[in-house]
Amino acid sequence: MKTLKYIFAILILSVSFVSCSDDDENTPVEVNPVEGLTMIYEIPAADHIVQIYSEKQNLEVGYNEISFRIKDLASNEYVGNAAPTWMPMMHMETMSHSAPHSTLTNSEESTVYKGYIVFQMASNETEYWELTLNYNLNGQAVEEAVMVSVVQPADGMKKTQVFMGSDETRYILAYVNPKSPMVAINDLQAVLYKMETMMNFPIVENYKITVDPRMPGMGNHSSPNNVDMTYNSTSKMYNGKLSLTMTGYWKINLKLMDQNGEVLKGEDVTELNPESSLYFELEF
Ligand SMILES: [Cu+2]
Repeated sequence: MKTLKYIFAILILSVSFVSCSDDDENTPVEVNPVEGLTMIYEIPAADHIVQIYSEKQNLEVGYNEISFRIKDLASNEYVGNAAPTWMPMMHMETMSHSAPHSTLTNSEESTVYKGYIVFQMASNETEYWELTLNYNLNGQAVEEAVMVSVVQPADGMKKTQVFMGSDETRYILAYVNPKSPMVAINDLQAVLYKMETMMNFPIVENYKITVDPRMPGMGNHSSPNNVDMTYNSTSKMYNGKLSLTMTGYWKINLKLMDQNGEVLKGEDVTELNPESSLYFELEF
């Protein structure tokens, strides 16, 4: 019996080896590295072009995944060794400030630099966002900046909270997932930052965010099997579970607690208190 299992294992191994080399040699897959993304900005420069992509049609208040590519016009190739950094800045009437943002990585696709920015507010006629990119091109350090428009989310749902905690610290909490909520137990994900200065937004680690989804239109009923969000050091985000038992409008009531269990923002939902002051909204 043991020998049989052993032979079977070898068989499976060799089959997978065969199919592997088959893939490599005979079916080179042409993948569009920006498939499904919208090019929202193009910055023309003398000898290259920068293309900025988003999953959405616009940059929105909240969490935005952003990708960009640099096309060298001399070689007509997208550049994979640009080592870029970026800095979002909002120029308001009386002051300027940045926004929480990740570093950029091209680990998935060598010519696509990817990261995310959490815009705290929308731009308007007199106050605008500017995105500055710094990178290397043919041995030169290059800086390009583009004015970007940031709008309120198209669905009108509140998914970003900027607030003062009971510890007198200003926080930014933004919804990340699920992007397409389902009648199911969804993987819930959010990012949490501290606003240290106008320019500095460190990630807040090891806090806890309780999750209590309710349907205000239906007697404020809840749902079973939600899991509070806790910090994941790999993704640097807060992960939990969001149980949605039907389609419609949901208010996800939240409570932010520090390492000592001290409540920094939000309240329990009770008979007398139908909602928390800290929440996300979604409708599907
Ligand atoms: Cu602003």
